[in-house]
Amino acid sequence: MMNTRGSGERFQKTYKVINIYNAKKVSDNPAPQLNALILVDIQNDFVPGGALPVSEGGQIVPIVNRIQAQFDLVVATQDWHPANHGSFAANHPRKKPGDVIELNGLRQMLWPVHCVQNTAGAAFVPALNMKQVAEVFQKGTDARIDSYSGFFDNGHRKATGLDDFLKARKVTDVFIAGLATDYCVKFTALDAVELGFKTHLVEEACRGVNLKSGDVAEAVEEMQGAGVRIVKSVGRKASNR
Ligand code: VGL
Ligand code: ZN
Repeated sequence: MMNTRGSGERFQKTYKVINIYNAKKVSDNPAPQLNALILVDIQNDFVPGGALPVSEGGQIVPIVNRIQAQFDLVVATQDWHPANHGSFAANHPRKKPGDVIELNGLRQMLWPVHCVQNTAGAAFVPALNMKQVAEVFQKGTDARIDSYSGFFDNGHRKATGLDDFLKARKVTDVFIAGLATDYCVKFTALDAVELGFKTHLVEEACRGVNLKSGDVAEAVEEMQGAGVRIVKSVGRKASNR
């Protein structure tokens, strides 16, 4: 009896000490900043010569190759459509790219056939350094719904797994680069903010479609208004807290 109570008291004392120690530790050490670079859709079809070319799209490749080493983690998204995808004008009678339709309840811009699974157009640009890319997240795989964001489809119905991947690795800050500023880059950035990441747009490492002149500038303003920090370029350190 004595022995049991004795050890119980000792345990309680130790427990208190640990509690005080932990409280101090928590206040002294906030979660460390962990930076991830998200490379959005740097694929052959989105650079000049491809099916849905973004002007100057290829110019971002040397930039993203140079900055990758400064990040704790690098991931990539890949537009990856089945041939019968509902976002292709060719899959709708009498429709042409640029037309807008309703696709399963969502407003859908129609595009030329692009990034069809397992075609050269869907492959990453050959000059893009993929050695540091930890994981590729494919999107737009469901023919009935498009997916601009690297996190969710356009109806926010299904997740790609990118959010869980980043959170499991304790990522605090995401930096977004790639194509196209006014579509996939924008929606990836807006979702990142909503998901709680401190979100940065690496402006020099993005290019847009600019279907209508001013679309890219408008997209950058929209991102900024939502809380995305616009970083002109990334120097020696990604950290700018
Ligand atoms: C994209 C249009 C259609 C993009 C993808 O990567 O920005 N744009 N599919
Ligand atoms: Zn697409």
